[in-house]
Amino acid sequence: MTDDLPPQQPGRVRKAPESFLDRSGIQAVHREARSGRRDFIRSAFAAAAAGGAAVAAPAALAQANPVPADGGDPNILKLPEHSTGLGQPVVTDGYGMPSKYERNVQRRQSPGLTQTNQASVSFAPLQSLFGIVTPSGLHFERHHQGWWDIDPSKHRLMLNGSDDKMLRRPMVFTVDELMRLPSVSRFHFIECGANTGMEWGNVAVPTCQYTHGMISCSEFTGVPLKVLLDMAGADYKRGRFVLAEGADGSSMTRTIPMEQVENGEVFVAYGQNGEMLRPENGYPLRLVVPGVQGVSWVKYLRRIEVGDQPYGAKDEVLHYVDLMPGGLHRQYTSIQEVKSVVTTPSGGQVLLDRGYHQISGLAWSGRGKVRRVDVSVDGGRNWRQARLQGPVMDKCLTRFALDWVWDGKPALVQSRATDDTGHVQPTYRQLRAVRGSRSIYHNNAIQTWLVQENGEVKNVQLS
Ligand SMILES: Nc1nc2c(c(=O)[nH]1)N[C@H]1C(S)=C(S)[C@@H](COP(=O)(O)O)O[C@H]1N2
Ligand SMILES: [Mo]
Repeated sequence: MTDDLPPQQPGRVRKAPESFLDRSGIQAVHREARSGRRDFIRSAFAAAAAGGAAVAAPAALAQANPVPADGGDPNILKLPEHSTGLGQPVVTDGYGMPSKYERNVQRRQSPGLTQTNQASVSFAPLQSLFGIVTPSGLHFERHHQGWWDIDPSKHRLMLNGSDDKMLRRPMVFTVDELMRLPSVSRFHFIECGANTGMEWGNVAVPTCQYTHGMISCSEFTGVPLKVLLDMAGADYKRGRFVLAEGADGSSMTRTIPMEQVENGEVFVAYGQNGEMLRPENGYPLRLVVPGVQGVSWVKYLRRIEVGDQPYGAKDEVLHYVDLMPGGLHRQYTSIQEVKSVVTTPSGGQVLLDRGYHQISGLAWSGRGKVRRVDVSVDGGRNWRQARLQGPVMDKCLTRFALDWVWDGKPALVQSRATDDTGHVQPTYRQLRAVRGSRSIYHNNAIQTWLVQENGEVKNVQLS
């Protein structure tokens, strides 16, 4: 297709209905759900679809208000009010909002995934986003004990050592003081280690919002932790680890190896996409640990301790461990390995036309840059190399695309990313051979979307 003329009429795609599952719909699903957890989530979605809980907003579904075949389009011939009247004044909103026609693009909670809404997760609507940056209001959320809007004038960051000699000058910073220090701004993805975790055993959720939406990507701004530790006189010989601690009730504490601090990568962020962090994402301070699972990106950051060994905190020994096939648990597997997902076409969408469709998706690696992405439309028998849309940045989302002409026959759409260390994203068969199928964390398997003859796209797994 790449060598041919550009398409005259690209095929239409109907959006995934889950984009339109409203709060009451989710609650209805929640009420209906009963049995075991994985099944429970699957049946919850089925119930949502069957029971009419999937509220289809007519405005959004009628996205392709078609041009009449016989000519005389009233949208051209009749001048609309906005072409003849006076528009709204400046500063109608001191802080602007998306168009009302886009209000169904929302982060969503998975029906029945968690017992309480404070220790829960919301997923970013990947199927509705372009490029690589996640709008801050759509950033996924993971809170262990609810979120807070903390008064920055009262927030402090303390640096201390595990003993008197680890840090020569224990220090306390205000947010203002931190913001006057030399800063960096960098684009990075943050992915929860549990992203795609519901899919370990089998297909569980219908759309890419729920299979892969615990990832987001922002431009973060802040001060390298190395700058602060240098000021405080850290002993880098003995102090080979730091402990990061959050100020919320979850007592979130995580060990970070000093190498990641010394190379300048880890920073204390106050900025996100050009403005201050959002409260849901850790305002006023959060740790940015590029390439590492989200749990180490401690929000509401209030303390950094320098020590000589890993801390074995609760979120390192009880949670965030990988259950291996032999029954052993693997600890401290922090890096988010190379991974990708096709966001169009993806589960829940409907291809309304044969012919040209752009396959588009996101790829990333916690080890560096994405080197290439291959796309298959026949379940992995044949692969074509996708275009990488620049910029391609370190430990950052990369957008890929491929031209495709859909012949109306069933297609199994997959993407397979390779990073610049040579790691290749595994198939489920390859991943399960090493990891088994009862794990929660670090599922980076190749995702398969089945495009059926009727155009409906479904989440499937190939054995
Ligand atoms: N203080 C604090 N930090 C936290 C958490 C938390 O609950 N409290 N959740 C962690 C987890 S598990 C993840 S995946 C990320 C989620 O970040 P986000 O809510 O900005 O998407 O924050 C991490 N940092
Ligand atoms: Mo997480």
